[in-house]
Amino acid sequence: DAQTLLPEETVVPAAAGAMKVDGVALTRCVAVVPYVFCPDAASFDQAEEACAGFGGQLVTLQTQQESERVADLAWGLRDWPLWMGLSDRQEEGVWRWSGGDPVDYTAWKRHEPNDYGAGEDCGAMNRGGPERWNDLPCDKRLGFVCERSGVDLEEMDRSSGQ
Ligand code: 2F8
Ligand code: CA
Repeated sequence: DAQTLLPEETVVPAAAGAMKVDGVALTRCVAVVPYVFCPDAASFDQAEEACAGFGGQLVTLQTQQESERVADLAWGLRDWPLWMGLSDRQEEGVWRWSGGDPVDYTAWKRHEPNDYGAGEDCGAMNRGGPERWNDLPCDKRLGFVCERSGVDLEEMDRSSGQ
């Protein structure tokens, strides 16, 4: 079970059960401070909306150390790609983090990003293994990883009456 896969600081945000994004299940989201891992299907925009509800945004992975840590945790929960906060929707070929941080570190899988088919403008981690990034169509429904900023999870649960 998840307890054996995750480190001690893992908490399950009961508040996720009270949050709503149309058509997106959030009840299985788990937080490993400061991240929230949500294994159920959402488009990139729905994922951003859910992350905003958690007081954050889709995760920014700025160093190899952070990227590996998040990828390993994510892969332990679900061995499948998950949205992160990277896209080139604004300008094809120019990848930007949702939070505006500079894109210094990247871990694209070989031959990615390739804007395959009708176009792929949103970034997902963990394609075919931890810490390999791929670009995918933004309306594809994937699990996702949020990064929370300055919100106390226990306080969030208390204030939502859980
Ligand atoms: O071959 C890599 C290629 O594989 C798929 O397209 C056939 C991926 N698309 C989906 O999974 C929707 C591409 O993103 C990937 O580049
Ligand atoms: Ca691709």
